[in-house]
Amino acid sequence: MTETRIHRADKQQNGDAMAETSTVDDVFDDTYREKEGKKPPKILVWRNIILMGFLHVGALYGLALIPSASWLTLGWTAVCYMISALGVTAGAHRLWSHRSYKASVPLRVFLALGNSMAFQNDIYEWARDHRVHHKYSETDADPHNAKRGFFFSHIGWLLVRKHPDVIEKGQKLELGDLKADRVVMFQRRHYKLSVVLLCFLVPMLVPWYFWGESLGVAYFVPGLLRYTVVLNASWLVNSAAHMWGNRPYDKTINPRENPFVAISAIGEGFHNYHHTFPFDYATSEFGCKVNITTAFINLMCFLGLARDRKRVSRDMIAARIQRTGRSGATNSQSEPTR
Ligand code: ST9
Ligand code: ZN
Ligand code: ZN
Repeated sequence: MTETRIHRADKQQNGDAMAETSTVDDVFDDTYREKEGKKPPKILVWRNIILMGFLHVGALYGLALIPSASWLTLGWTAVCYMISALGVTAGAHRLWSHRSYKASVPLRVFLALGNSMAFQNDIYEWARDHRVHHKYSETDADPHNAKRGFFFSHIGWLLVRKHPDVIEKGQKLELGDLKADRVVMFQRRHYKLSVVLLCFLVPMLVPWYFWGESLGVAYFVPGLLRYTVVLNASWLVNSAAHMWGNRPYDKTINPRENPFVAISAIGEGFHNYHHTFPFDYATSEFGCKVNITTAFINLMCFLGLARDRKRVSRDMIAARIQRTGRSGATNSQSEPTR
């Protein structure tokens, strides 16, 4: 009962803060109850299992090829990593899933291109699944429900059919803002072509054409290896950051502050904060945090390409810590209630 009240109060606070700009269907819904009885069977999707297997073997081969790659190719790999990561973090996540700031058309186009380079489903599907993840976090209606274990929340959820509740609840989400965004819908219409071009051909052809890198190294290092590392860095937010780390803001939920994930996912590992305040564009508190995505959004605002960053006030954070948090609470120190 106490927990219910806490979440209702928070929903109200989050709602108030969002009302000024837009409303997003990403706030935890404590009224949802998992259906009783036997769970539906796991249906393996062999096409995905085989493709993900080949991808990871290819990435290992790319790792072995690193000593043969030129410095320029390694630098280009880092550039591709950053562009694809920003397409997910600043794009699909903070802009399109949570609407935590506003972006001009040129910036939205850049982020959509980066998002296709990351090849993690199109923006519309990514944001829909992510909203349902926040709203029904760690229940049957969460696509990567971390209660089903590390493997499932990391990659397993992409290898089986979804739980029917994910689809049922997802269909009820308010997604009008995504449908009204022409950049999002354009990317969705041309998704396959954009992935072939941006995730595979551009990363491979640039080093080959401009500095004579071999096609093999160019395909396996900035192509497959970079893609696989970005995927795993993103999946770690769903797996590791739902399992290991502190919960200073809300000890009743599983998402945690995980500094390792924060670095590899360019600022997305402060997951206890993020699930507590999903509308905050910085996804972490004030102060010195390693948060490249926040620095990028700040730079875009400085250049006039973004605006209206939503932020949680220090008072609201302090009140929330007082109510639901406990500084330093870790996995072994307290049991989550959901
Ligand atoms: C990938 C995604 O990797 C990664 C996401 C990471 C998220 C991280 C989040 C963490 C926070 C942010 C941090 C970012 C950090 C980034 C760091 C960067 C360094 N609601 O899907 P189907 C409908 S993708 C409503 O086939 P199945 C759907 O519309 C990797 N409806 O379900 C469809 O209807 P219709 C590459 C929904 O058959 C029908 O249901 N891609 C919803 O169960 C069937 O849909 C892959 O590996 C919903 N939520 O199959 C492929 N969901 O027919 C991945 C579905 O009318 N996907 N529907 O159109 C698949 O192959 C399949 O989806 C499946 C499930 C096999 C997983
Ligand atoms: Zn999460
Ligand atoms: Zn989120």
